[in-house]
Amino acid sequence: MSPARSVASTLITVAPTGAESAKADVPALPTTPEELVETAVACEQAGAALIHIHVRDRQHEPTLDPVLLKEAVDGVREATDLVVQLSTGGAVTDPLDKRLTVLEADPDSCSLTCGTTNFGDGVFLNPWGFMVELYRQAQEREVVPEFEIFELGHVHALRRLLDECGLPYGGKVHVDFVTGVPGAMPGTPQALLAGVAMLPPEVTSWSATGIGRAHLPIAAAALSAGGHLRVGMEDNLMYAKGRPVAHNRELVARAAELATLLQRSPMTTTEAREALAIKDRRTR
Ligand code: KMH
Ligand code: ZN
Repeated sequence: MSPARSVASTLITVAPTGAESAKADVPALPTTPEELVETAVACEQAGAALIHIHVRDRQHEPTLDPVLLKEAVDGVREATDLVVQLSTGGAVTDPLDKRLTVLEADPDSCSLTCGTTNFGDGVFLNPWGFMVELYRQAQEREVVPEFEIFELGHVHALRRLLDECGLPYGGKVHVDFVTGVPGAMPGTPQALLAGVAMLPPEVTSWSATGIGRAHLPIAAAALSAGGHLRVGMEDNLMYAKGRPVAHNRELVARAAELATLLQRSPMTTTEAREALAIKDRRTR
């Protein structure tokens, strides 16, 4: 897929919570079911079409509890038209077998990280057998994976996955570059473009996010190169130097403004569902 390929609109993904920040340190982080749904509604209005969800328990800690996952999926699905994506990465401390149970909550989409990576002081484990098992589950359950790339080698692992397991449900291949994680691929346009240049031809769309300070430069680089955007407090807690993010909506609104300025206006949820070939599970 050529980086210069012309793309008319922009898929904006919001990743509002993540598993790394503590509610006590970041009170604006949406961690309760009510906060998650309120965030989803506000971000949809601001221009997001997809939400990448990490669930927290009643103590605001990351959890893969199947009841709470299902509650989150159902809550967002009832209140919005967003494509509902569940994280299968969880927290670095989550065991692989637990992460393989995430699809039981029946999301529209799931993250699928294409290999193990350094993750700050930890290691984010994604061995080959886990990737294959998760991918096969997604195919069987008709859930559309988003292939997460933290390292350039992950692009090559995606090639291997497509060769061994075929295309995802719906036939679209959507990739997300997560750049700037300490110890992994840097959040620079050069690294991003190196990854884009290596993408297999089966890839139909890609987005990118930069952690922390890389957030804006990577957004600008992605838009310029025909990519889509992921923003949100999972990746970035500062709106500007000295000014914390007050609500995820702000990051989505700024991404929508940037995309519109570059004549790549935000995709509607209907357009996003079509672009990603999402199975219709809507309840409203
Ligand atoms: N929280 C990270 C360890 C994903 O959502 O799939 C993994 C992560 C990736 O956020
Ligand atoms: Zn995540």
